[in-house]
Amino acid sequence: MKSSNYPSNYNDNEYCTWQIQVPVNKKIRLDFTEFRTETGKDYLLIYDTSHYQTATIAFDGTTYKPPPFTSSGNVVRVRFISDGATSLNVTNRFSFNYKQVGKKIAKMDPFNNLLPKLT
Ligand SMILES: [Ca+2]
Repeated sequence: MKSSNYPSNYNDNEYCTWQIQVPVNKKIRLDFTEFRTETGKDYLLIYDTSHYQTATIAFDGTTYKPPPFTSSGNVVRVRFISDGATSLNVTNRFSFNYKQVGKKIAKMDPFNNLLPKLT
């Protein structure tokens, strides 16, 4: 995913939402590859939709990249909101990758021990 106009500056007055969904029982991992937004003005929000009440995370800024984010469920919404102005001589853009990740698999499947051997 990339901000609009990438690698040029994103637009003013943006309000866009991406919904990322993977199969049930999988999770989503977001990895930010670039993050340059205007501090205190343009925000990226992550909604972990399995946790409506709590897990909304907001990022802005030009000096750091958000850490990798892993959802608790199989749906994540990412929203970008920019204000009505762009400062001169700045780079305003971001990009991130996402991938499906599995939940931990139990080390031993006891059911296997019950199957007759087929030799
Ligand atoms: Ca702005």
